[in-house]
Formats: sequence, C-alpha cells, structure tokens
Amino acid sequence: MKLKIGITCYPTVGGSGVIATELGKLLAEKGHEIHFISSSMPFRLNKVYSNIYYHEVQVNQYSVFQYPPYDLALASKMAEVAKREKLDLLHVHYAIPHAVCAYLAKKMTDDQLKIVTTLHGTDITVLGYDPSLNDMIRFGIEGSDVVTAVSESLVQQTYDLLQPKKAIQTVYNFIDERVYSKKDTQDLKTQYGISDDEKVVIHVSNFRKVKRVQDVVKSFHLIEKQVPSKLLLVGDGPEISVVCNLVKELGLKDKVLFLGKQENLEDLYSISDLMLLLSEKESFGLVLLEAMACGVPSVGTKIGGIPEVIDDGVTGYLSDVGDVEDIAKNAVTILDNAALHKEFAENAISRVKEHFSSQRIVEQYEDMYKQLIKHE
Ligand code: GMT
Repeated sequence: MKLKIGITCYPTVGGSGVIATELGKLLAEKGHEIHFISSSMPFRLNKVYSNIYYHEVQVNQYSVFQYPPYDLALASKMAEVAKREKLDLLHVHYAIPHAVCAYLAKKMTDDQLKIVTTLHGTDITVLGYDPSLNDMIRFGIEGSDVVTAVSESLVQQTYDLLQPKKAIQTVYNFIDERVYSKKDTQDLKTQYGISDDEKVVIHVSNFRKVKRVQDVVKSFHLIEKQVPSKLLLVGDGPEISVVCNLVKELGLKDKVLFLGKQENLEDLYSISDLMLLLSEKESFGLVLLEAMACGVPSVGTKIGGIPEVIDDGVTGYLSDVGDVEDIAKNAVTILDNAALHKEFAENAISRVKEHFSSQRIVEQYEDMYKQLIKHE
C-alpha cells in the first residue's frame, strides 16, 4: 500500500528536524508520496526526489495583526494540501503547535485525515511545565490518532507531567547508516593540528543551557591532564560566549577547537575517540547515535533517554549530571585502555545496528501508518 503522507517539523537545525526529514526521504525511497509542509525547506532535504514535495507556509503581514498568525497559516496550508493531494495522514513532529494545527486541519477537511504526532523532548520537558501551555499540549496529544515519543523516558515524563488520556508508544530515533559509518579521515586530524598521539574528544550540540557545555569543558580540563588530547566543540548557540570564556579562564585555548556548525559530521566522528553529552535534559540524544554508528564510545549523563542509548559499561559510561570528576574518570578509563576502547567501539556499532537501524525504525512507522489507515 503506497501512502500519501504530509510531514511537518521545525525545519532548522535540530534532531527533530533531522529525524522528520530523514524519515520522509526513506519513506519516499520505499515509494510513498511525501509532502513536507513547513516554514522553510528542511535543511537536510538536499537532493531532488520525484515523490517528495515541499509546501511552504507563508504568513501574510496585516496591520491588524500584532503578531503574524503562523499557526493558523500552517493549519490552513495543511488543510489545503491534504484536500488537494488527498493525503492519508499528517505526521507532525512536536505537539506544539504542530499537533494542534494538524487537528484544526483535520476539522477543516472531511475529518478523515489521520494525525500521527511524535514528541521529541522540549515540547514536554520544558513547555510541559508552562501552565499557560500544558492544557494545549495535552489537547494536541489527545487530538492525535497515534502518538509516539523518542524514548521510554519521554513517554513516562509525558504521563507524569500531563496525564494525557492517550496511549503513547516509544519509537526510537535512527540514523541513515549509509551516511554514518567510520570513514578514513586521518588527514583531517593533521589538518586540525592534532598529533597522532593525541586523543580527540568531541561534543556536538546547539549550545543551549540544557546541554551544559561548560561541564564538557570542565571535564575535558581534567581529562587532558591525564591523557594528551584535544576537544572539538561542534555547533553554535546561546552559551557559546560563556563557554569561550571558560576555555580561556582554564588556559585551554590551544586544546579546544571551536568548529561552529558543521555538516558531514561523520568525518568529525571518524577522527574522534570519545563523545561527551552531559545534558541535564535530553529525551534521546541523536548525536550519541551518530557517533556510535561511527564507532565512537561515549560518556553521557544519567538522565532522560541517554541511558536508553548508551549501554553503561558496554558502549560507554553514564555519570550524574554535573559530576565532572566522575565524567573525567570514566572518559580516561576509555581513552587510556586501547583494548577497552576497541571493545566499546565495536559494541557501539552493533548496538546501533541492533536497536536503532533506519530499516527497523522506518518499518515501525510504516506499520503504524498502515494500521491506522486500515482502521478507517
Ligand atoms: O536538543 C535540542 O535542543 C534540539 C531538539 C530538537 O527539537 O531537535 O532535540 C530533541 O529531539 C531530538 C530528536 O528526537 C532528540 O535527540 C533530543 O534529545 C531532543 N532534545 C532534548 O530533549 C533537549
């Protein structure tokens, strides 16, 4: 059964946009017709596919509007595309505002349009605490036909925080293994001025406060005293200047490389020996999976979905949030023992294949869509 699927996500850089776009591309490769409906072209949609369409949401500026009504424009666009293209379903990423807009679009059409909502994290773990929004998030969840979340932890947090009367299933994130695998990029290490005997520690994020990038720098400060190493900081965001100052303060300027936003992350993972993700909130941690697929062991914090991604003592280690001594101890254990590093690297690759392969996860979504359409 070939389906016509509308997908809405935040199209800018971020794990949820990556997952939504990669899912659309892989579904298109399986013959489904995909219609992205969003405010700008999803950034990973970097190639022409004959069965992928992009519908841009345009918000008109009228002087009576103090704030341009993006959500209403999105709902109208969803309804317009659903009617014209005879969509079977809308798969929206993020409850707010996307699930609510999809609900409006369903009501504006013949009420047959199915809605699948995927919760990614901060729509629950941050917005869920906002009393002005939590009833609306619950409404979006309960108005969806199927709701998924990217980890067991996020499912549980959603129930604890919002008590929605709706079953929520875990569907884990995935990576495209054609992109994420270990590449031969040793010359890149030389280009960055990293010598052969130095280890490479990497952190990739959007430098929001929840990512605790300062803990990454503090841990690295302890690590590099014991193991000759360099830290690659990849990404950009609100905390970048605080992190820069800390690097200077700790005298690490020659050891920390600020790479900014990068594409082709697989090349950077391929020269890395260890990934650090030390967030205080993280529903999944897609960058961990990307690094693992390239054979990089990791140290992460014991929160949210991270323990579902890192197998503690098998593919890396888990430490408490903010416990930089323990983080550094765990990091040094991996970096200092070549046999253990090799074992963790191999385990990481196997774990991705076994639990988070694109084939497995895309099939899970596909089966869910088919069940939903069958029950019409
Ligand atoms: O991590 C972010 O700040 C970006 C955010 C997003 O919307 O892309 O990421 C969330 O969704 C990703 C994809 O499911 C998850 O891998 C991230 O863990 C999650 N971020 C948080 O929970 C903070």
